[in-house]
Amino acid sequence: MTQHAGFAAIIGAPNAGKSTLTNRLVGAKVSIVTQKVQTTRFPVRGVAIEGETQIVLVDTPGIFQPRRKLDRAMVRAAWGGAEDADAIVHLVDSVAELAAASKDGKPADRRAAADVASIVEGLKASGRKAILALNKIDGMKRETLLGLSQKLFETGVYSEVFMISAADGSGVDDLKRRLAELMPEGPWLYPEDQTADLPARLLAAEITREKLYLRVHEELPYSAAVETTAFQERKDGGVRIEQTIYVERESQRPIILGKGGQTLKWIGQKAREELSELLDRPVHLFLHVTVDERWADKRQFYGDMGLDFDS
Ligand SMILES: Nc1nc2c(ncn2[C@@H]2O[C@H](COP(=O)(O)OP(=O)(O)OP(=O)(O)O)[C@@H](O)[C@H]2O)c(=O)[nH]1
Ligand SMILES: [Mg+2]
Repeated sequence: MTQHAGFAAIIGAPNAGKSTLTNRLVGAKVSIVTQKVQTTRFPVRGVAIEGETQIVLVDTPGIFQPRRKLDRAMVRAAWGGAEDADAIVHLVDSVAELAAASKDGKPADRRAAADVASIVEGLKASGRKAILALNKIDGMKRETLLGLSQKLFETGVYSEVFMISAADGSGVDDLKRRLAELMPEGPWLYPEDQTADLPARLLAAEITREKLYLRVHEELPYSAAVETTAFQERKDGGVRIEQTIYVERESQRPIILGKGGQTLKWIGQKAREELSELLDRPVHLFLHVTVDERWADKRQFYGDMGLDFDS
């Protein structure tokens, strides 16, 4: 049989479940997931296989109203990922979308709905049709979604609609088969055993950032970054990784350290466990916390993530 291969970009508002869906389609963890909005900061690729077809998924940062420089770079990278793709999936958080339309919608829901509306406008302007995927339907009856599905479909920017749960996997196999049909003929783009293409240093920094967010998401609004400063193979087969956690204010340091350093210890332990598993060898992880109120304005930081500093 002839091989097919191409790119499918997953776009959507922050927190829609894009990274969860990417991991689900790939069948392995390639992108970090937290309950916080704006977790993904740069396009992350994951490779899924369906029969003779390789689908390179591009998980993108959430598309939202940017305020800071980093925000602008993230949103630009998200649209960039979509432009180059053979298929675009617009993933929508159905729970937030339905709540926003009801009288007890929270500000976060209304913000999410406004982001969805602006993505529809963006798709209109691009002239490209996307696949609409209504996510988070677990615990929901499909009938509840018919109105929403119709309202969005009538905008004219979608070719078709899927109702899925990235969390429990329902509907995801159908979506995957459809994406495979849309991939052009051509040789595979990655070796068949490769699922991710993040450099190990960056992957290691992402894993630590995930644990950090999971632990201190209430106290730490968007203002932390993690950089891998050393990554050394050891003679005994293990790897020694040193990382710096950047925060913007002195008051954030004790939050990350926790009482007697317990919080930082937890973050380090969880990150080390996951990294050992992913890298398939013992990991020795050393974390440092640095206060730098301008970390988000450093050119090098953007380059490391493949983001455009001059956005
Ligand atoms: N109930 C439910 N929760 C989901 C589903 N998919 C994702 N979530 C949750 O939604 C939250 C956000 O998921 P992510 O995958 O990080 O979302 P994202 O779109 O990548 O977010 P950003 O990277 O911040 O733009 C997490 O708490 C997920 O566990 C789903 O199908 N059902
Ligand atoms: Mg994400």
